[in-house]
Amino acid sequence: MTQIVLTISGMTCGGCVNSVTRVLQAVPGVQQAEVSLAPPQAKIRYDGALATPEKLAQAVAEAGFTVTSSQPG
Ligand SMILES: [Cu+2]
Repeated sequence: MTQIVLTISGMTCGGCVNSVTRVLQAVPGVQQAEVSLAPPQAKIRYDGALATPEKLAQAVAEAGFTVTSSQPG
């Protein structure tokens, strides 16, 4: 498993957190996604053979939010 922390801009409430959590968990290979508002980030554990940081960021973008940075979790 690979872990990554994505910093996300645009989340303003618990509904946003739920949306981001849902879209990340829907990406094939994602085992766990822990999203928080403060700090605004997502900690994701995923199978690197199935998911990539780019796919994760794309899922966040399709939900209406922006990944501003990423770092190994
Ligand atoms: Cu919201």
